[in-house]
Amino acid sequence: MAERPEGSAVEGDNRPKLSLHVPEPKFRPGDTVDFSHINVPEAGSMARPDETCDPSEMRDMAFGLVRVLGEDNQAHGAWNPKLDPDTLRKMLGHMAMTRAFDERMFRGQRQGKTSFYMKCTGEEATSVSASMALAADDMVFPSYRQQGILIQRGYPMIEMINQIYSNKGDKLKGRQLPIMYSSREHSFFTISGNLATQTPQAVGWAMASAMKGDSRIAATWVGEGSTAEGDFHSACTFATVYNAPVILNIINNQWAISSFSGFAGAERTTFAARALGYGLAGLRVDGNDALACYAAERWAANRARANAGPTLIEFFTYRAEGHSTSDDPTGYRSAQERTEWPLGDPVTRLKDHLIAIGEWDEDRQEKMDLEAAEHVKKVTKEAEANGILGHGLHHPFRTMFEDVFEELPWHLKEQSKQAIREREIKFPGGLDQ
Ligand SMILES: Cc1ncc(C[n+]2csc(CCOP(=O)(O)OP(=O)(O)O)c2C)c(N)n1
Ligand SMILES: [Mg+2]
Repeated sequence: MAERPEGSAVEGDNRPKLSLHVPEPKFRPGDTVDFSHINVPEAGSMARPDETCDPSEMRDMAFGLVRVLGEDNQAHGAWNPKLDPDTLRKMLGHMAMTRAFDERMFRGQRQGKTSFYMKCTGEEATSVSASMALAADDMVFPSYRQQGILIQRGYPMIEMINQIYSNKGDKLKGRQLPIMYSSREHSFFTISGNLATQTPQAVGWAMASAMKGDSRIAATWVGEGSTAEGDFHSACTFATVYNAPVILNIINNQWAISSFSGFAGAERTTFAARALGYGLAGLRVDGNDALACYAAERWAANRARANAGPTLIEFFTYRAEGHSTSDDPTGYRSAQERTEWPLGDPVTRLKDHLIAIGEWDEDRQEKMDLEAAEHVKKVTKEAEANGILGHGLHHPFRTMFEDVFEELPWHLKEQSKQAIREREIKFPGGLDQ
């Protein structure tokens, strides 16, 4: 043992050995799941503070759960957004369409039409309802599980499928991983596979919007696992320092591929509580309650628009299916989690609410689901005419080097020549493919 400097206060021999805590999820495959430790407050029990209030008045909200839809399928409390039945049916329709889209694209991947897909099953409200609460030209910086935003904003579905198939109709020319959409016309920022990069970008965009004296706000979506990235914390700092007109949505679906939320800090506190350290307004919301999702996002949007500051929202939800088509969750979590999950299914809960208020019935729901599935099927067929994975109908190989630089730099010219030479050897005469 190295000698201690003289006068050292602690002698050392009796000191306990240090150890680390390595988080472990409560349930693994085959385990019986018991979610009784999850506190589910009564719908309508949470107060709704003024949209311009000081974040310090909201401390408790970071640990509670904003809920509107009760066990009785009625809307309760101050957060009830009081939407008219037509709007509620529209919301349900977008959620049903998102689910139908996911089903068919997942199947398409299994049939070899694309290399990759990611579903958002169980999380539809966190994108559809939140998006409905924003203005159509507010700028969104989503992650890869917010296809519901594009569906809600009326982005042509064929463009989504062309991108997923990387075919000749793909506006992104096969340069992005399937599902990493981009649409300037729909104020939908290009999705990046590098987790959390969208968060400082959203804050920066919001700051620019304010500097220009514009009225559009920004909103970003990030997974709970990704909040462990440094980018997220820089985003929070900039947002709070400059009072940026931005909404930071954290989708806590409790899993980051096979890593449970504990690795991002969930054993210690809530994700909404991150807001407190930054002096941000923070809300924790039942992410499977479409009305609560809408109400919280609208509250934050009104706050940002009134120059009253940014908001961090944690949507507490559950990733009902695998992370992506490349994942098999049966290897790391108990199958019972999905069935035991106490916040239910967002589509079913909204449907049951509409039925409870006498504005819907099971027959109409069945018809809606069927029509959604038929619509997706029809558009899929149209997109398939532009090509599917590996059938040669993608953008020509040579275009890979185009569009980035106005003038191609010398080293890329060399790389391009070499790539084309190799391609000619491998596929004689196939240069335009
Ligand atoms: C910077 C970075 N690190 C790691 C990955 C690999 N990766 C892709 S998705 C993912 C899990 C993200 O989980 P979460 O943020 O909770 O979002 P969710 O998939 O649950 O929606 C990981 C680790 C990545 N794409 N980028
Ligand atoms: Mg997650």
